[in-house]
Amino acid sequence: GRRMEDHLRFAICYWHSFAWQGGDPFGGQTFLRPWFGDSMENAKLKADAAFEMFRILNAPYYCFHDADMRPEGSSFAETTRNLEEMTDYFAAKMEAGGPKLLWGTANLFSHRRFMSGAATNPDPDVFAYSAATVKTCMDATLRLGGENYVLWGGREGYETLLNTDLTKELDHMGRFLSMVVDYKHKIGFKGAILIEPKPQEPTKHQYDYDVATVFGFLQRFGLEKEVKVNIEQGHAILAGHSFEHELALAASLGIFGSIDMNRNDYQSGWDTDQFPNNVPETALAYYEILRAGGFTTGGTNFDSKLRRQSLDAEDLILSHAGAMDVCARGLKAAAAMLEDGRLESARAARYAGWAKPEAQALLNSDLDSITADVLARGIDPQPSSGKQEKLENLVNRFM
Ligand code: 3MF
Ligand code: MG
Ligand code: MG
Repeated sequence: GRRMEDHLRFAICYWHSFAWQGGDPFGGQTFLRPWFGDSMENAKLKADAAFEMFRILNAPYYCFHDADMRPEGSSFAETTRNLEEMTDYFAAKMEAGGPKLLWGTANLFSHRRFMSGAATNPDPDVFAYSAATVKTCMDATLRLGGENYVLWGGREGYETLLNTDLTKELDHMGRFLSMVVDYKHKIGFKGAILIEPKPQEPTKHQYDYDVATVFGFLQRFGLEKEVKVNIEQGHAILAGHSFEHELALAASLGIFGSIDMNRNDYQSGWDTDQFPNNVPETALAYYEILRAGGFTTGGTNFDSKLRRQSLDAEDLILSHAGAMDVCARGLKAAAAMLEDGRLESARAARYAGWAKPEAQALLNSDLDSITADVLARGIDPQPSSGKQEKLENLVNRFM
């Protein structure tokens, strides 16, 4: 009964679109925008441009880091005041008909104080500063009606194990996350807390490596019912997975939340983060999302950026329009695949043997009894000779 666009829930990310200056690890700023430069005046100019673009694209959602939308102050108190003033500024624009906030997040990786991590920093003052920063950012997200709150462990990892106390750092990260969850309940934030896994970059090894690693971490701290994941296409590829693998695993573990959509391939690295441009790939991703019941609080955030040579700001609008088109076509293909039913019935047919009561009894048995049963029945399983349909060829017909 949901309309097609209810399954997409597009969000525009503030950081790549309005704060990123075109830098990469080999060269700095290439973009010139009138709002670059840390001041309240520029922060407001940037917000005016952003909300104008949201309006042109009729975007239903946006996402931000605190550091993208407020200037850094000369003290924590001043930075917090800047954040609050910009939160009011955003709130007024949202009331005037702007998009809703899919999620907010704190940038705990750009400032030099975070060079050795935030929650996992060896310096307890950085742990404290990070915790206080997340508190203020959760307050801002709540005030703006944010539907989720994201934590990407930007520099929660290590460069060399030789100087790293891995046990201590993981313990600190677990305590940090527990405090975030407690604070969510304290302030009555109804949205989901989402961890965004990434295996490396900027650190050599990031603790939130992939969905499986994050799930193990959540279980260890008893948070697997409290925290879900925001899965990014490029991060899945970087971890040696496919995007749909990460989506299917998260759904299976009951922690699927939201997606960061971009397009990275075997040449990925250093957040190339192209806008999605491959319909069959997005179709396979949305197929997993639809099978999982679609988004509940999450959505499709374009964590995508222009090429640094793309100096014309109009490209931002065209890129987002193109990306929305690619995702919409992928979603339509995914919906058609599901509706057609042949893939799901092929899947069910493979497991048909498990529907029998004796097969179910196996799962409640033990190795001795099973061995006795195998001997008694004299079973000698052989691969079935049934014709296998080439499922990938079938999938192509829906694109
Ligand atoms: C890095 C990312 C991040 C996260 C962001 C919010 C800068 O590769 O994907 O973008 O998406 O921090 O989670
Ligand atoms: Mg991301
Ligand atoms: Mg990324």
